[in-house]
Amino acid sequence: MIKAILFDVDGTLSETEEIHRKSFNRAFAVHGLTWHWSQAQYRKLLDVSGGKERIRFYLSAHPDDFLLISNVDQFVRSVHGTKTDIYTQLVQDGAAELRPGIRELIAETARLGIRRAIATTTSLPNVEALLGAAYGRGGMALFETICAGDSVPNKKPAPDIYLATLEEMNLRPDECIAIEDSRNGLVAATAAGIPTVITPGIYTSDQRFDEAMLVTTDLQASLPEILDEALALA
Ligand code: XBP
Ligand code: MG
Repeated sequence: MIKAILFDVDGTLSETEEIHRKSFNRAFAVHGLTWHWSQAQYRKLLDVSGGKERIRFYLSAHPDDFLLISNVDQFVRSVHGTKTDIYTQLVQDGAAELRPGIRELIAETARLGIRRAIATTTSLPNVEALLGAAYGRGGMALFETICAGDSVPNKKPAPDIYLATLEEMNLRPDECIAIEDSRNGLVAATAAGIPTVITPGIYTSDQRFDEAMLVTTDLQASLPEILDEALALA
């Protein structure tokens, strides 16, 4: 039996990227920017992991705005901080719900004694808001380890966040399964040697997942297969 399941957050625990996109757009308005990320633009921008990195990438493609900003690092941190405040408030107010099958998978792993962790590019306050909204005060405690955002130097598709999670849990990659929604996440987990189940989301359904151990559009229906794999592996 495998010893742990490592969960991605955005697009996996919950379809949160539309809430992120709206939060980015509201933060731009708060900061007097004319920027507005459409769904089509955001689908492309999601290739860049990390909200701060995404803002910096977009800024670099808009040199006119770039010239107006005296301190780019401070600008990016300030806009992203506003965005995170907006996002966490929306999630605390109930904007996000767990994807079908996630609550059952977490409950089953607890019943079977399979350890759980989170390995995400998103900022830690976003994880706290989502798990608080979904489970109340005990939400964070459902996961033995939570590795998030800037805790590692290189974000997905680099393997850093998964390697840090394995180290914190003192586990080998073949003792785990990762649950992801995106190609960036699949590449990261695969580079760390972790077999990966993909449940594509609204922004990743057109991506390639050749390296995945399983791709399912219905995690709930695939629970028995995933748990059988979990019991058979390692
Ligand atoms: C998805 C990401 C994050 C979110 C935005 O993370 O790439 O950057 O889009 O969150 P994952 P931040 O799928 O690994 O959970 O603005 O806090 O980065
Ligand atoms: Mg994701």
